[in-house]
Amino acid sequence: MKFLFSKALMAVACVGLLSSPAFSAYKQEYKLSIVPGATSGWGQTGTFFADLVREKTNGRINIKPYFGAQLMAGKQTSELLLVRRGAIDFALASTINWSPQVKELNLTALPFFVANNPDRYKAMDAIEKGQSGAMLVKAIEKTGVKFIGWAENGFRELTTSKGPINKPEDMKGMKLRVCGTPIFTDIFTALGANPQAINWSEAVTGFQQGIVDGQENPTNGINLPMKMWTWHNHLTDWHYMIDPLFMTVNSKVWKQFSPEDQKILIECAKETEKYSKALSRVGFDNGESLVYLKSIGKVPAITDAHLEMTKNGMKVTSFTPEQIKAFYDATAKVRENWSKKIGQDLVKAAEADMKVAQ
Ligand code: X2X
Repeated sequence: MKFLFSKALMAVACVGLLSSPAFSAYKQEYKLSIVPGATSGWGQTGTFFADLVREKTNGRINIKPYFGAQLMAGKQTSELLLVRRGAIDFALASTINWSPQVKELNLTALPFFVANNPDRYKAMDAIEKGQSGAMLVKAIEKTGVKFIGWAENGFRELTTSKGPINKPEDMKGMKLRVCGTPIFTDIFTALGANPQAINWSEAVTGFQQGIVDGQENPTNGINLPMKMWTWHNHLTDWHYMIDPLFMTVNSKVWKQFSPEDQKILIECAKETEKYSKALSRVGFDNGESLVYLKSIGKVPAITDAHLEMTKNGMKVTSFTPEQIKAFYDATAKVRENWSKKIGQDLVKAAEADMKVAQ
């Protein structure tokens, strides 16, 4: 009887082995963390990636986006920790939210650094493709997570209920919502404003209640979908820093994927980068983002954000080179101090990468 029973067990085990492919350890659902909501450019990028991966792997890899920083209970700067621990499988992360732990990621938050080039988008791409980008990837992977590709939240512009802002003095005493990342507090303090660290999950309540006079976020990615004109009637289009996004995977999860699926994931991340950058840049670049979005049949309802904002009563202020210079000079100490923290080698490598691309 005992013999018969163990034979039966063996048979079941064999059938199991034969029928299950080598990558049988796949989860039914992989959690993808995203800080803002589904309608933001960032949110749409996460959905694009998840859909593409499902399609290209014939459903073997099922990624579900969790929006609104819900996997971190709103605390956006905890994301890296949770990806490392495996509570989050995938994160479409922002440099801003990981830079408190990975100091190198403050690079693109240096004030008036990336946009201080003739073509700010080329400058950003040059960092990602260049030596400085490789250094950033290394710094991210040093934390024990797998990096699979870049994406983009966008250049961050200021929206305020007071204004217009034409010179640093116009920002004096202004209460501005920033995320809880130290370089932001330093930049806005240097400009004479009064920065308030508030998680994005609570920021909108802050706008509604008028706790702050303004905030900064990318126009296509956040300011437009959030209808920021509901609370703020001034947009200062100053491109003072850029927020690149990147797709990361928990390292144990990554190792469980078959080599073919790893390859597919990287290819999907490449496609996602193109889509994400086009969403972030459409209406602000030389027209190539719109051409690309048309080619994949994904043109957003609004492709001229400034026109839409103006229609909704917002006043858009763009700076002359002289005005930019005043802001550049006012933040010189911040660039100097933070370049040391980030690492002069990395800052120099980024400068060289950006220069070559212009
Ligand atoms: O908190 C923000 O401002 C946001 C949504 O842009 C980030 O997560 C960096």
